[in-house]
Amino acid sequence: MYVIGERINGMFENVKRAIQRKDAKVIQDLAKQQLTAGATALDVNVGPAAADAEGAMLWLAEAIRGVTDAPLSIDTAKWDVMCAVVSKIPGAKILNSSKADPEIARQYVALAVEYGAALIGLTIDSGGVPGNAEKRVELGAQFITIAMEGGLAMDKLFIDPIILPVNVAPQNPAHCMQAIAQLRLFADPAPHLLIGLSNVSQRCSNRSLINRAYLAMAMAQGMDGAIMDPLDEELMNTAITADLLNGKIIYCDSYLEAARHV
Ligand code: THG
Repeated sequence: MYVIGERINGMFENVKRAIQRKDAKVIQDLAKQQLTAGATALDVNVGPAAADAEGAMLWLAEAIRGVTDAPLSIDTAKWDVMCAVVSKIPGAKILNSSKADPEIARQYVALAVEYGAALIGLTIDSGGVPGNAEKRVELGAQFITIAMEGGLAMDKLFIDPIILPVNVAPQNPAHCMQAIAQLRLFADPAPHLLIGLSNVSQRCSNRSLINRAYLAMAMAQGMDGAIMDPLDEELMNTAITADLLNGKIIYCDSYLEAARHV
C-alpha cells in the first residue's frame, strides 16, 4: 500500500500556525512521525488560507527536506504554483493533481515527465465531479491514454476517482470502488489507484471507523494508494492487514511491524 501522509496541510490549525510563524520544527516533526508510522510519501498542502501559496509551499518543502528525502506530493490545484515550485523542490515528487480535460492533462503529463515526477490524475473535468461510476471510468481511461501518449510510465501515474463525504454524497463511495475495480483493468501494468481517504468521513461521527472500513473495502477492489493519516495506528494496521489478505505481503507474527519498515 502506497501511503501518502496527509498531515502537512494548512487545513490543520497547527500547520497553519507553523506556516505563519515559520516554525519549521512543527513541520519536521510531522514529517518524521508520519514516516516512522509507515508513510511512504508526504502530502504537502498550504491550505486555503495561505496568501502566498508559492512561498508557503517552498518553505514547507524546504523544512521537510531538512529531515527526509521521501517523495513529496505537491498538493495544489493551481497550475502556476505547480510550475513555479516543481523545479525548486529537490528529490522525488508527485504532482497532486491534474484534471482529466485533455489539454490540461497533457500539460501536467509533460511537466511530470520533464521532472521525473509521478502524477495524480483526477477523474474530474470542467464538467465537475461525476455522479456515477461510468463517467469516472471514462475520464480515468482518458487520463491513462494521455499518460501513455506522453511517455509517463504507469507506475508513475495515480488515478484518483475523487471521494466525497458519505454524509453528503451517499452513493459516491460505492461509485469510487466500482471505478477502481474497472480502471485497474485498463492497462497492464495498471496505474496506481488512489483516494484522499479522510474526505469520505468529513463531518461524520465514527470518522476513523468509516475510514478503516472504506480503506479495506476499496483495497479489496484494487486500490493500492491513499492520502491518509498514518498516525491513526489502527488505520495503518488495517492497511497492512488488507495487504496481507490480498496476498501482497507474507504473514509472519510480527507482520504489522515488519511492513512499516520496508
Ligand atoms: N485527492 C487528492 N488530494 C487530496 C485529496 C483528494 N488532497 C487533500 C485531501 N483530499 C486529502 N487530505 C486531507 C487532509 C485532512 C482531511 C481530509 C483530507 C481532514 N481534515 C480535518 C477535517 O476537515 O475535519 C481537519 C480538521 C482538524 O483536525 O483540524 O479531514 O481527495 N489527490
